[in-house]
Parts: sequence; structure tokens; C-alpha cells
Amino acid sequence: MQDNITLNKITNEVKNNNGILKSLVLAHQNPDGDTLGSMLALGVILSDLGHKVDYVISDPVPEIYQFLPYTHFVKLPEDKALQDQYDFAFSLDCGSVKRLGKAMMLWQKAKKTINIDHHISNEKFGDINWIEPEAVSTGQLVYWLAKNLNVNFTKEIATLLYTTLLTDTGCFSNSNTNAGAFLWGAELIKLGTDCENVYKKVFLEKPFKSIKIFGSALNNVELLENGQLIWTYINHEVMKQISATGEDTEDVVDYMMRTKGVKMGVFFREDVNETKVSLRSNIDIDVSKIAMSFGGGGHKRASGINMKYPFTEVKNQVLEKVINELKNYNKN
Ligand SMILES: [Mn+2]
Repeated sequence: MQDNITLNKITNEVKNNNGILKSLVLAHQNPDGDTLGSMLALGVILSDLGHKVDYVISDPVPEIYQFLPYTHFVKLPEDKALQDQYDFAFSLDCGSVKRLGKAMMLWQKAKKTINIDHHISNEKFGDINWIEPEAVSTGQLVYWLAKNLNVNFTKEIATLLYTTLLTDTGCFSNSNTNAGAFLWGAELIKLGTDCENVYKKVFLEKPFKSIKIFGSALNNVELLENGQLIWTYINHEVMKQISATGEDTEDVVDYMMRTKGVKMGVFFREDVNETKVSLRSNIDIDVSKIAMSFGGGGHKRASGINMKYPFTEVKNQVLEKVINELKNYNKN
């Protein structure tokens, strides 16, 4: 069920143009295709409505997404050209306010905050919260809003929204993929999306360092629980040697999940005194609950945690928790 009441409320808020509205669109830290495509598309749509828009993310736009239109508008939170206070701040695809990173300060100072997301675990931290767990991507909410606003869809907007669809459905392959995903994809292609280029840039091309990261991760890989759990890690030394960033490790866990018989996967990326954890499940175990128990979040089948502890301290805790969930699942 779509929350049309909130959709209409947001539509009226952004249309109600008493002079020039200053709006801020925000994506989550370590941006992915959905958060980025959603915030860029919404920003351009608001500009067309006459808003003065700033685009802010706590981290730079990842290399693989730099081909997207309008990425040159994106500023870091410390940019001096930003306003002190905005009429509206929009958060896109962000389950908790903490995920805004350093941009959280700008969010908190805004006159009205609007939280647009499809994560079931969303903490509803806005003045208005529009959460649609059934949506394939946050970009789909932006599309619904744009339709409600009678926006003229350009090829650029279609390409941004198509990117949110392709990334969050894993190229029309994961559990997010429903009939609606294909129907929406068809509409976006009719609007002029360059689908071949989006697929090539986002999913196919890899820098050499990320190929090297795969080598290291595959070297450390282990199976537990009779082959039902796969896990691996990249240590900080290797990251440094290869000059790799988090971006280069992104696909590791999904690649491991291809192992036959595997039901769950855990990937650790060691940083200085902190650890980034990715969790995956291809059975009916909700990994967002496991992630939340450690202060993280995400989706039922794909979640993450940023732990402020060294890898050696968190490794066993996380693996034990996952093993327990798996044991409980197998009992039932
Ligand atoms: Mn998303």
C-alpha cells in the first residue's frame, strides 16, 4: 500500500512557492547508486520548480558513478558556499540520521526535514517521513513524487532513476525485483534512459585495484556451519598496499554468496580501529536485525555495520551471532 497521504503532503510543501525556497538534498555516506540517483534527480526536479538547491554528501561521489549527470553539483558538508539554513532538507535512502555523516549538522538546522526512504528499518527522523518498504528503490519514490508534480522527465532524470532501479535490484535479479520493477524500468527506457551505458559503468568496469582486492578476499575465504556460512576479510595492510578504498571492496560479499550451498555471508573490512561489516542472507533470516543489534542497519537480505572497534575484537562476536541465527533457523 502506497502512502499517498504523505506523498501529497510533500507535493504540496514543495509546490507552495512563497518566494525562492532554499532546499538541500542529501544522500547517505558511502553513497550507492540509489541514494545518489535519488538525490540528484530530486535536486534537479526541485530546481525546475524554482527552488535554489544544494546537493551535499559526507563523502565524495564514487568513481563508478561520476558518469552520472549533475554529479558536479555535489558538495561536501564543509563547503563554504553552502547556506547556513535551508527551508527544506531532504534525506534520500537513509535509514538513520547517523548515515548522513557530517551532513547531519545541515539537516538538523533546516526549517523542515523530509525523510524519503524504502528501508524497513528507517528510524523516521524527519519532520515528514515518507517510507515505502515495498518500493524497489528510493528512486521509485522520487519518480512517484515527480509524477505527482507533473514534472517534465528528461533523459537525464530517467537515467538517474534507472540507476537507482538497476543498483537496488542487482540488475533485476535480487528479491527486490518484482513485476513493478520491470514495468517501471520499461517506462524509464521509454523516457530515454541510456541503459547500456548505466550497466557498463556501474556493474562491468572495475579498476585494477578492485580486481586485486578480490584476490586477497578469495585467499582468506572460509566456510563454516557445513558450508552454509561463508566469510572473509580484507586487512588494513592490504588495503593500504593496493591503495584501495571501501568502494573497491563493495562487490566482494555478493561474489562469495555465489558459492553453492551458502545461505549467509559475512565480509569484514579492517580499518584503523574500526571495522566495516557486510551481511548477506539468501534465506528467510533478516540480516538487518542482526545489523541493528550492533548499531547498523539495512535490508532483510543485505545489511551493513560500521563498528568502532578493531577487526580482531568484533570478528567472533559477529560470526557467533550469525551462526546462532542460522542454528535457530535450521531448528525450525
Ligand atoms: Mn536503496
